[in-house]
Amino acid sequence: MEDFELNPDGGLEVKESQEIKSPPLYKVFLLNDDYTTMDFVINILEEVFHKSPVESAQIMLHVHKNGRALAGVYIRDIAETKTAKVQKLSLQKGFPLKCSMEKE
Ligand code: TYC
Repeated sequence: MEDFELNPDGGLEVKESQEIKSPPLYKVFLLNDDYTTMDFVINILEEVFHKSPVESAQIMLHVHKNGRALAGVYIRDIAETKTAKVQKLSLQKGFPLKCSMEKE
């Protein structure tokens, strides 16, 4: 972001840029496996990643066909929390569903 200040003879001068750094973002991917049910993956996408039912079904099918799909992009804390939630809910149901995180 650029800033301006007045110099001694009244002109405008561009101040050194004052960068506000945004935090690094992390992609969270859902990974395919042979045992987790399609319905459970759709539920996870709706409940944890706040996707619509239609988008959830599309993302689930993309994972099923291609091995993985992007579920969302977040700051590290949020990405870790979502990954842990997926792990916990999957374990509760006895599914091996996994997420992976990748720095953008
Ligand atoms: N491959 C699974 C099946 O045939 C469905 C599935 C989709 C599993 C997406 C995991 O992240 C996943 N039941």
